[in-house]
This record gives sequence, structure tokens and C-alpha cells, in this order.
Amino acid sequence: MDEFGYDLGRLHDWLAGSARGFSRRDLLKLTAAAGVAGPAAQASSTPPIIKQAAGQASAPPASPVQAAGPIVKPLPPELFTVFGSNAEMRWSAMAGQGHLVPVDRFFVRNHTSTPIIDRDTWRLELTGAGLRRGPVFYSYDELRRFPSVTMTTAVECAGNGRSFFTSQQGQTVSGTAWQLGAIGVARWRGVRLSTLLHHAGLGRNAVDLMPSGLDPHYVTGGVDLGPVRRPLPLLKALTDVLVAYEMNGSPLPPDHGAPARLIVPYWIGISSIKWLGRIEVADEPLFSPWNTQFYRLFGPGYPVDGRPFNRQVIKSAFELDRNAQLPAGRRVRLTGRSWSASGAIKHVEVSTDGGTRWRRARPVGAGEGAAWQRWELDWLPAAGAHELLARATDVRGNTQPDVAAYNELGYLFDAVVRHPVVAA
Ligand SMILES: Nc1nc2c(c(=O)[nH]1)N[C@H]1C(S)=C(S)[C@@H](COP(=O)(O)O)O[C@H]1N2
Ligand SMILES: [Mo]
Repeated sequence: MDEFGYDLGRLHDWLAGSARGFSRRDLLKLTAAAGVAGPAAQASSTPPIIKQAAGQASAPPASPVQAAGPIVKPLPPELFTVFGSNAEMRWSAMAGQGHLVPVDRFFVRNHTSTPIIDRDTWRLELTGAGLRRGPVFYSYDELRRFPSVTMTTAVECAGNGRSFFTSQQGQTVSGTAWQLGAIGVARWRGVRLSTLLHHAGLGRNAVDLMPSGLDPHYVTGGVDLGPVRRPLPLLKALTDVLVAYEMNGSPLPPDHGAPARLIVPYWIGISSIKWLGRIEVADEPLFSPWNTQFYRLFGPGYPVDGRPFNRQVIKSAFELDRNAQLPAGRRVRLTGRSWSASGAIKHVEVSTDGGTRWRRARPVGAGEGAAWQRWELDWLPAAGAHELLARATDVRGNTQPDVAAYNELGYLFDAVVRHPVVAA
């Protein structure tokens, strides 16, 4: 079955109320308790009855310690814009960098806060009716003894670019007001999830996986939604998913999921569960708030219960701050990056006059793996204010539209972003 067939099938399961983990009834209770109609609404102080996936209640083998703040690494203002427990990369921080985003500027998206996990006592638990035996526990050393693979791929938040729904399209959306810095590309090393699943005794009856994190439970509006977790279809799990323990050649840093996280190429960032503690392998469809209440497309033109989605879209960014100052009357080299979750970037067009005239940007280096394509273009700016635009097209013919399709939670912004600069 393909991805679309999967999403459609699960939507039917969900509507039929046959879901385990987090049912439509749970969601309705939750929104009713909050005294609001929409599924996107923030929850109330009345705890809803949420039936957890099997074994959810069993304590994780390691007990994480909390650091002082929600994010452990330094967040200097020249590299990051901070939104509470989240920090986005400033695109000017990528100028002059190579293909990868160094850890010191890689964006962080935490629902709560980074846990400090002792990797010597940490265990990854695989359990559930979709395994022939179990539960099976893997230590950090055992994980490292499996054959390893390395892949260069992006992690990008589903809401990357969200603020442009408002600033560029005049629409109201809820969620973190990211510009375009909620993406990073790194070299991840780890064990294929398929290797682990087969080792643990994957049953022929397995259907869905539920990976969950060891970070504190996500509590919103006084309602405890449990550990951050999101169902992963077996098909994807067996295709290209990694249980990663290294990032850019070093052990995974605490903020990015140490000691191990999932890396799910091309899919929205929430799929790539950090601080992985447990993977339930179920013989039936699974749901969690992260594929029902959040990370669905809600709004006009979408089903009342929202449209499920997993795959990222196509975007471009200049390696410049918004309203950057450039020297007037001198040749400048504009640089940027474009990426698509549906295939390599074929070409990028750039406009320096607000979208009237377009020129092809020169590719820089090869687009590598499931990542982005760097590009550059020389420009002689006259004194004054200018608007830069970049529009990418991938090998499948997907191109960035002028307007992104609206959805209430502001996901999948793919439109061309207007980037103001001033030459003086
Ligand atoms: N356990 C856990 N995993 C998580 C999250 C989280 O809050 N807890 N955030 C998710 C989201 S929404 C994104 S976009 C990515 C961000 O990964 P990063 O912080 O390494 O950039 O992690 C995902 N994995
Ligand atoms: Mo995200």
C-alpha cells in the first residue's frame, strides 16, 4: 500500500471509532471538556480519559534528569530566534557553511524540555502483539554493535514557514511562528529500524508502530497527553527509517535526542521521535494526539476531522536575515538553499525585483541524499528597498506556488517567500 492509501485507510479506521491509542471519541471528549468546537482547540483543566496504547504505563528503564532550561545548548542571538522551548536557526547563520548544519545552529523543537538520559542505563524497548516474542530491550552498546548506516537527511518541522501564512497571506493560524529556520540537514549514523525489528522478531501480523519519547509528558491546557509519540506505518519503518545515535560524526547531543532518536526521511519532523525509549509494534491501527489532534490539515476544504499527512513539501530560503543590509552599487553574491521531500531540486529561479523578472540560480555542489540543494546568484543592487524571491522546482515537476493552501494549524507552507532587503 502507498502512503496515500495508508492515510486514507487510517482515516476510515479513525472515523469508525475502531482506533486504539487515541480514538475519535477521546478527541471529542477532550474538545468538549475544553468547551470549544474545533479539534485544534487548546484543552481544558478537566483531564480526559485517554486510553493509552498497551504497556504505556510501564516505567521506562532509565529515569531521565531535567536540565535547568528547556534547551541545553547555548542559543546565541546571532544563530537562533527563541520561542519558549523551541529555537529556530537564523538563515544568515548558514552563509559560508557547507552542506550540513553544524549542531551549534541546528534548530530545536521541544514539546516540553530536553531530558538528560544516562546512556549506560538507557534501554530501547520493543514490545507489542506484532512481535513474535517480547518485550526485547537493547542497550546503547548493543545498538552500536549492529551494522550501521549513515544518511544525510533533513529534519524539518511541519510548521516551518508558518508565520508567512499571516505576514504574507493575511491568515490566522495557531502554533509557533516559525520563519524558515525550522529545518536542519545533518549526517545521521545508526541502525536501520528494519534491522532492529527483524532482530526483535517482527510478526507477520504487525501493522503499525508507536515510537515514544522519554521527555516529560506533554501537558496542554491542564490535560496530560502522555509521552510524545506518533504512529509510524510498518511500510515506512521498513523502508528508510534510522535509529540514529550519531549526528555529524559525534554522539547525538542531548537536545537532538540522545542517546538515540528516529530519523524518518522526507516526513514531517514530529515523525523523528527524539529520546526514543520504546517502540510498540501493534497488530492493529494505532493513533495518538500527534496524528489526530495535531499534524492534520484542518479548515475549509478539509474533512471535519482533518486530513492526515506525513510528507514534507518544497521550499527555498536565502542565507540572509530579513531586512538584511547590502552594499548599494556593488556586486553581491546571493546564496540560498532549496529542498523538496518529493525528489531532488531541478532548478531554482530567483527574482530581485519583487517577482517581475526571474533568473536561474547556479547550483552549488550536488544535492546530496534526502537533503537540500545549495545555489547562488550575483546581483548588483541599486540603493533602496528590494524584495527577493526564490522559487524551486523538483525533478517530479513540483514547484513553489505563489500562495500556500491554508490550514488552521499552519502546516506545509510551500509558497514563494518574499524576502525584504535594503541596499545602502
Ligand atoms: N520525544 C520527542 N521527540 C520529538 C519532539 C519532542 O518534543 N519530543 N519534537 C518533534 C518535532 S515537532 C520536531 S520538528 C523534531 C525536531 O528535531 P530537533 O529538535 O532535533 O531539530 O523532533 C520531533 N521529535
Ligand atoms: Mo515539528
